[in-house]
Formats: sequence, C-alpha cells, structure tokens
Amino acid sequence: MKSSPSTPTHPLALLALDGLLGDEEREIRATVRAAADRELRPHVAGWFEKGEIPARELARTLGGLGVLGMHLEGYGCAGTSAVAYGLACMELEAVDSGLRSLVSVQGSLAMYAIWKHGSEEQKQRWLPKMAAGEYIGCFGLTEPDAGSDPGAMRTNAKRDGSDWILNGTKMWITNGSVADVAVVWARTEEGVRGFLVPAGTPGFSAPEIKMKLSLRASVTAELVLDDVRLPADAVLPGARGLSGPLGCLNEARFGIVFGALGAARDCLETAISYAKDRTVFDRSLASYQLTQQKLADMAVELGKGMLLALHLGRLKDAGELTPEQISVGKLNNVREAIAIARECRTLLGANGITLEYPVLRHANNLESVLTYEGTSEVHSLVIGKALTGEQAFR
Ligand code: TGC
Ligand code: FAD
Repeated sequence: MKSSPSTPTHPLALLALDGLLGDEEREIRATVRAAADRELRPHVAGWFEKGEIPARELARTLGGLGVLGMHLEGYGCAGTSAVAYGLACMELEAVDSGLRSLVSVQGSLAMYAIWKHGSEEQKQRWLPKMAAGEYIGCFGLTEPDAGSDPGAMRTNAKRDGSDWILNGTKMWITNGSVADVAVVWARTEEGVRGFLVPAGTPGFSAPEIKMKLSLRASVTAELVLDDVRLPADAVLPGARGLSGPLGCLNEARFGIVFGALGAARDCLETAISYAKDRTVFDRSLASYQLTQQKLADMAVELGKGMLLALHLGRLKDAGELTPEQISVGKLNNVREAIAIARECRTLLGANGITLEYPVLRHANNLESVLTYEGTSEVHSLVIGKALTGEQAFR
C-alpha cells in the first residue's frame, strides 16, 4: 500500500541553511525577492523573447531597490555585507541571469573600478548617480581577439600633450550601448590602464550585438574607439597593470557564485512543482524513483553550492577571500547550476522548451555565465596553478 504524501520540504530548507544567515541578510533577501517577483518576473519572458529590455527604467528600479554597488561604502552606496550582496544577486538571477548581469556590471565592475581606482573627483561625478541607477556603466576588457587572455589586448592609449588618444575595439560588453560611461582598459607605455569614456565622446560608438541565443534580457555591445581624445583626468589614477581589471573581476565573480544558484533554484522549484502536477502512466511524475533520484541529486548539489557560497561570503566579509577560492566557487556553482537547469528541462518534457517555463531560458543564460567572468577552463587552470605552483595558461 502506498503511504500518503507528507508535506514537501523546499530544496534549500533540506539543510536548514537559513539558520546560517543573519536577520539583516534575511531581510535584504526578502526585500529583493519581493521586488523581483513583483516588478521583474512578470515581464522577463517577454523581454527575453524580444531580445530587448527597458534598460534605463530597469536601472532606476534597481537603483531604487538599493542593489547597485550595494556592497560599496559611501557615495550613495548601501555598504552591506558581501553575503547580503550575494543573496541579492541570487534573487535577481532567480528571475534571469541578464538582470543579475546588469547589476554585476554596474556595481561590481564599473562602479567598483571607479570606487577602488578613481580620483575623488571621478567618484563624486559618477558613483552617486550610478548607485541611483540614473547613470549606467559598462566595463570594457574583452576584445575580439583577447578574451581569456586580456593581456593580449590591442586597444591602446597614447599621450598627446596632456590628453590621451584611444584606439581599439572591445567586444561582448554588457550594458555597452546604453551606458553613460564606459570603463575601458587599454595598453599604454605605462602598462594597462583604465579610462572613463563618457557616452557621446567623438570617435566612440557602441553598436549592439544582436542574434544572441543566451542572455537575451541583457544588452551586449561592441565598443569602438576611433581616435577618441580624452582629457588627462579621464584615466583611473589608482590602477596600473593587468591586476587593475582582474581585481575588479574578483568582485563580479563573487556575485556569480551566489547568482548562478538563484537560476538553479528557480529551475528546481519549477521542476518539483511540475513533477507533482504532471501525470504520466496514471501517476504523478514526482512519484517515480527515477524522478526522485534526479530531484535528490539536484537538491544535494544546490545545497552544497549554497554552503560553498556562504563560506566564501564569510571569508570575503572577513577580508580573507582569495582569487583561487573565488575560482572554486565560480567553477563549481555555475557548472552545477547549468547541469541542474538542463536536468530540470528533461523533467518538463516538451513544455521545458518553451518560455512558459523558465528552465530553458535559465539554461541558455547559464551558457554565457559559464563563459564570462573567466571560462570554466580558465578557473580550472587557476585552481590547477594553486595546486601545483605551475601555470598552464601558456
Ligand atoms: P597573470 O600574469 O597571472 O597576472 C597579471 C597580474 O594580475 C594579477 N592577478 C590578479 N589580481 C587580482 N585578482 C585576480 N584574480 C588576479 N589574477 C591575476 C597578478 O598578480 C599580476 O599582477 P602583477 O602586479 O604581478 O602584474 O595574468 P595572465 O595574463 O597569466 O592571466 C591570468 C588569467 C588567465 C587568470 C586572467 O587573465 C583571467 O582571469 N582571464 C579571464 C578573463 C576574464 O575573466 N574576463 C572577464 C571580462 S569581464 C566579463 O566577462 C563581464 S561579464 C558580465 C557579468 O559579470 O555579468
Ligand atoms: P576564448 O578566450 O577565445 O576561449 C575559447 C575557448 O578556449 C574557451 O573554452 C576557453 O576556456 C578556452 N581556452 C582559452 N584559453 C585556454 C587555455 N589556456 N587552455 C585551455 N583552454 C583555453 N567582457 C567584458 O570585458 N565585459 C563585459 O561586460 C562582458 N560581458 C559579456 C556578456 C556576455 C553575454 C558574454 C557571452 C561575454 C561577455 N564578456 C564581457 C566577454 C567574456 O568575458 C569572454 O567571452 C570570456 O572571457 C571568454 O573569452 P572569449 O569569448 O574570447 O573566448
């Protein structure tokens, strides 16, 4: 005789992980989740289908919510813990990786670069309005022929009197065509340096990249710099060498460690609910052992990923997090999130391929997440170098 079903446990409640969060962290998470469910989730499938987002309106909404540069201190930023920032990323990515991308690039890349390396004047000029979502920023590191190896960049800046002249092309730049300011990394006689390029500067253009099958609810653009003349005060005074941009990547990669789990959680919640409702061969799909094996494996990976994210977050809040540890988190959590999204898709059968359900949208988005902010191969090599002391990049 079959026993009657008991009350289901949420996958993340299985390990009672909420007990590891502080009250303020739980409150921030609840606020972001409620706002995301109210203002973003109802529209996201439509944005994805059209391949268009109302970027300005979204930036203001996210600024109003306080998530833009939320882990930074001063200049209109909230100064929250790293864990709180991670949880916000998770809630945003539970809606769509593209929305978390907007926030990552604005707060952890463009704002962080200015906050960390900018002059006081640059910080006052850009940060408060970026925190409010009135200005949008982008971060141009990748080039058509220099992605995993940014040290091979060709974009260059040459001095002309006290001015700088920039030439080159950046590729795959999130927020690029809607940005008010682009943080552009260029080769100079003094090594790699960062420049603030305001939109509308003569010689600067940002054509949007279309026909994407992933991150369709996100703006991606090329940045073209054709003899762009910038004044002396456009350079970020605090950044010299490749460690400048790579240090910014640590911030955004950390957000992804949490964010990717949001997408995975949304897929798993959807799959569990679907499996309980769907009847196959006269019984609920959820009642079959093969289904439960899939769900159990996914819940275990989601819980392990969450433990890892929280551990890294606590290390970051203690000022002890290393780039190699971030690589462990980014590699594992994105790899598991994409595996979960793909497995959930199988449980939804044909319904899984539509935008009626979020799973294939998440899986497609996670293809980008697997590649950007350091590909899974790059993070494996970072970990391999830490383990052996030998670099295998070149
Ligand atoms: P290498 O010789 O190892 O290092 C050059 C200098 O940089 C320092 N460094 C770091 N500093 C801070 N944080 C890190 N994670 C760092 N990694 C290296 C290093 O100490 C050295 O400093 P110094 O003072 O001695 O000069 O550099 P390499 O050329 O061998 O490259 C290493 C490698 C492959 C790990 C690195 O280039 C890399 O991470 N490649 C991946 C590139 C990448 O992730 N690009 C992302 C672009 S932005 C983006 O994708 C945004 S997506 C949108 C979104 O986030 O939503
Ligand atoms: P490549 O570097 O050409 O890599 C191709 C393949 O080779 C990968 O599998 C890679 O892992 C592998 N590979 C590379 N080196 C090695 C090696 N040494 N050993 C073994 N295998 C190797 N960049 C920005 O600067 N700013 C942004 O805002 C931004 N937003 C993005 C948004 C989207 C939607 C996407 C898809 C990308 C974005 N990027 C951005 C670019 C992203 O960071 C790069 O795509 C990424 O760093 C990989 O570079 P690549 O695409 O040139 O691939």
